[in-house]
Amino acid sequence: MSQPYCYTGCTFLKLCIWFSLMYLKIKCILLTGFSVEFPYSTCFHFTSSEKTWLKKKEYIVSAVVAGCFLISISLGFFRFNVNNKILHPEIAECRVIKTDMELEVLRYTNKISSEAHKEVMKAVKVGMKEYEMESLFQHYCYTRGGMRHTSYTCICGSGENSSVLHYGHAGAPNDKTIEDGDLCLFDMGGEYYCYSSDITCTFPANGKFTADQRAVYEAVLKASRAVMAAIKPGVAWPDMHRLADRVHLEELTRIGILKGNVDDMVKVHLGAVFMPHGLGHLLGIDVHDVGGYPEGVERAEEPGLRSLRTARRLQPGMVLTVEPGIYFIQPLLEQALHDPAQACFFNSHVLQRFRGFGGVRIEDDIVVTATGMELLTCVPRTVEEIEAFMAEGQSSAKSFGCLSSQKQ
Ligand SMILES: [Mn+2]
Repeated sequence: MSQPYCYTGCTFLKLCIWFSLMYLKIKCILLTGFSVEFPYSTCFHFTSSEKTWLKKKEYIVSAVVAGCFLISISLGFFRFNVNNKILHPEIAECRVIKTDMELEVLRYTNKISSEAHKEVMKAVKVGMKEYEMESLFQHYCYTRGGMRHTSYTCICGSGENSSVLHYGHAGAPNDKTIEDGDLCLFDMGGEYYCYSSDITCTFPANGKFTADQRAVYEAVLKASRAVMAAIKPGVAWPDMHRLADRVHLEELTRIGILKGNVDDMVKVHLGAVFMPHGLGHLLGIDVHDVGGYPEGVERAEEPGLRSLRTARRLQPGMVLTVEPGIYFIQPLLEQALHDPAQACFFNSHVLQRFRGFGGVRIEDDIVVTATGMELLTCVPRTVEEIEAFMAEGQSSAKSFGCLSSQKQ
């Protein structure tokens, strides 16, 4: 039988290959406990006498290497002292302050996710299921942005579900039918190469805010914009949370749900009854990114503030969410009404109108700059913008048109 090349000339090469395979085989035995038989003859055209010779050598080499390994273990050669802690703060800090290239990716995730939210706002109709909106969002992110994953499970709460902060999980999988008069609170963000976005839009399912929905929405928007105007390097994040709380309390008093002095309300932490979560969090490779509490930064004990995922002072290059919200959560309202220190501020008959209202959250992603901040999210935000945008979406009677518009 003819051979493809001369054995004598290739003996050295074959031995090199054999040594490499032996190395892999020993690695395999050490790691998995299983041996691998290499098909020497078929792959490398070893003759049967070469095979026998190699087999003998293989046993000898295996025995020598295994012996060396056991000896080195017993001598403590592999007992390296691994310190899992020493670099943790440095790595976390690298993640907190974004590079220009990271910011480019975060701008991209926000741009696509903002567009996806807008497609959902145009497509929503009374009678649809919440999960249809989740599906549309994901479809847009993937088909238009190449974003296969979302940063977290989509929260598509309508009606009273909009007051459930982490709605949408397996136990409550966005499966309610969207009804006329419902507010939709859709908290969804696409992810690109692990970089997150985290955006919440709240809007009326039928495209038109009621007077009460408008009042609560505008209270939250006012808090959001007050915080954005105050953001700059050096500002302490808990102070931004306090600022949002104060605006909420002032506006709830103006609406008539609360009565009395806002400073006194702040003293009894009334803001946390309506916004029981933190104002916002660091965002990046994880949606709730690391580095929120480095050494020397302590978590506050007060209601609301204790939910903050960071209490740091802002620095240029930090990326955060700004997500104030006002929710009418039955157990929290009951608790407040049973606490004389808080109950005295409520107008019960006005509050009654808001039972079952759900909630409003407005969530944007921002970068702290040298002088202030850059807003990454771009969706309709004022009541007028939302109503005009939704009317446009409904009048064009366009179904989810990502594929047709892609042809343009
Ligand atoms: Mn968030």
